[in-house]
This record gives sequence, structure tokens and C-alpha cells, in this order.
Amino acid sequence: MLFFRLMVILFGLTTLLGCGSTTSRSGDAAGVSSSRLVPASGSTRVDGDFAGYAATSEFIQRMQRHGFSPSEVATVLSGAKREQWIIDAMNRQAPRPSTGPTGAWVRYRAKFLTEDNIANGVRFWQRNEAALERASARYGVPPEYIVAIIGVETRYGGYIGKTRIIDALATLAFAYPRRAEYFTSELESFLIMARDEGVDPFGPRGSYAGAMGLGQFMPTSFRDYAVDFDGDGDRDLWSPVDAIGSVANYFRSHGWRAGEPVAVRARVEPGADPGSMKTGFDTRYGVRELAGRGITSTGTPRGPSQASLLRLDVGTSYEYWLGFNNFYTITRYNHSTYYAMAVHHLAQAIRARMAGAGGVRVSDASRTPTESDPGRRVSLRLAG
Ligand SMILES: [Ca+2]
Repeated sequence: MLFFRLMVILFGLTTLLGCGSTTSRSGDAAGVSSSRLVPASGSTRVDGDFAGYAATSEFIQRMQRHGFSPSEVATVLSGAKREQWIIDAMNRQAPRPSTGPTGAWVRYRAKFLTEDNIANGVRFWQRNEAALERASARYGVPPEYIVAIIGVETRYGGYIGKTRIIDALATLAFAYPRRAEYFTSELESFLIMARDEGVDPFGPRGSYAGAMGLGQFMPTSFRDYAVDFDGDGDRDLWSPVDAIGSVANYFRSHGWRAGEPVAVRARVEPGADPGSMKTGFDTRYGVRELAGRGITSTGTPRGPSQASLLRLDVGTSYEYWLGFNNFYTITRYNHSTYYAMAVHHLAQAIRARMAGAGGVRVSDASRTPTESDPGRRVSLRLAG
């Protein structure tokens, strides 16, 4: 049944997007083994766009370790398309040295902290209240951070991408040397996922980097962290409930600590010189050491004893923040200070709006509900 349901979901999805893809099943009732990825042509040669790419033969060998026959892998690779626009897009994203301040954070923040994103985040929360409450209780991650990740990644499922995952991953694995190792490994995970879940490898669509579903999971993350949170037997990244559980599980698996703060604005005392210090999500300072250098936290500093020093380019100057363990955990989703800070700000804005709507008791706002502490669970119920 898993098989049929996935096909129905994928077919519905691609139809919805107007992609017109044919999502045929890899095995069928006529007796083709469902452990096969595709009906193999018999040829072990790669034709099509990736013919002549030496790395494809290594990849075919590599997949034999997982029980794939050379001809089925060759058949899939022969059907994949090399998309030059994906390579161009990746090149545009390559990091450039910063020459600031030029307001890079202000522009980045403005893309995600929009009225639409906040209002739709509240609506997503309201629609998925029970799943969010359950995920929060089970994994210790507050609902607003789960909602905000899904908002930043896909506008709550509004923009999940239309690129065939097989084309994205094959292009980046074989025709984009800068990240070949990473994307080869994602392509490997994708083919295993397709086989194990009974999905046609030409079916799933997502971002041009190969990310799938509401939370934009890469195939390796799907294998390691996706959960069947609605209990229907499938791990379905396109289902809001499964996506909610999967994001929360990803966070907990990457070190989220229930009840701890994420980040706080730093107060820079006269004479302090944070500009001379290394900054970024991967720095780590003792909070007392920072205080000794004139950098203290605003608000209630009761919290972790270690923090990273974060620098945001606000145009005329830099704004400094302290990022705690949970901030670092958000960067495991995307290795970027601005990304994690946008998630944090969107989460706070959504929570504040929910509280304004009577959906969250403000007194509970700083607490993270946990299973061991059910009496203090945040009430997500809306007034009226
Ligand atoms: Ca499910």
C-alpha cells in the first residue's frame, strides 16, 4: 500500500505543479520485483546527457555495494538530464568575500520577515496545531521554530521546487566538480531512497539542489531523519504532518536543547572592540570571557555559558548578537549565520502574532514543553 500511496502523492504533486511528469511505478503487479529501481535495459552503458562522463562508471560500481545492478543504474543515469542552468545558479551562489557594511543582513532579513510570511506562518500553525504540539512535546523543539524553518524553506509548502531531483543531483554530481563529492553522495542516497520507498526515480521534484518537500530535505537527511509522524506507514516529505515531525527530529538529532534560548542581541560597551574578534556561527566564546571584553547579552542573560559572536551587517554599522547552542543547531540545516538568524526572527514574529491572537500564553513563551514536563505544555488553542 505504501507503494500505491506514494505514487498517488507524487502523481498528484506533479500534476498540481503542471510538470506533466509520468510517474510510472518501478515494479508492478505483473511480478517485477519491487526491489528494483527501474526495469533495466540490460545495457551497462550510460547514454544521453551523461554519456562520456568518467565519474558515472565509478558511481555504477559504488551503487553495486547497495545491491543495484550496473544496468539499472546505467538506465537511470541515461534518462537524467544535464541542466546547465543549475550549474549557473550554483555558481552565482558561491560565497564571496564580504566588503561591508553594505546592509547585507537588512536585505536578507527583508526577504523572509514579510507580513505574508508572518501571517501565513500563523495560519500554518493554526492548521497544524495538533501535530506541532505533539512534535514539540516529543522532540523538545518549540513550534515556532518548526514553523519558521518551513516558512523560510518553502513558504509553508508554497514553493517546493519543480526540478526533477534526478536531473539536479546527476548534474551536480557529474558536471559540477566543486561539489561533486557531496552531490554524488546525495545521488547515492536518492537512488536508495527511491528503491526502498518504491518511488520512480524520475518522479520526485524539488529544488535545483535536490531538496525535497516542505522542509526541503536532501536525500541523505530523508534517510537519516525523516519520520512518519502521522503514522500512515509512509515518510512523506510533502505531508505537512510528516514534515513537522521530520524537522523537529532533525533539530533534536543535531543537538537542540529543550528550554534553552537561541540567540540574544549583544550590548557592546564603550571601548569594546568586537570588530577585532572572529565572528560567525562556528565561533565559541565563554559568556564570561565576552563580558570581560565588554560584550554582554541584553535581556535576561540566564542561559548557556558559551556563545558564538555573530555579526550582522546592517548598512551603516554592524550589529552583534550572541548565538547559543540552539542557534548552532539551526545552522545544521543551512550553514549560514543569516539563514539561522532569519529563522530565529521569523519564529519570534510568528510567536508574537500567535500570542496576540490569544493562541499562546505569553507566560509560557520562554518555555519549551517537553514530555517530562507535560503540565507546562504550551496551549496552542486559539481564542474563539
Ligand atoms: Ca506519514
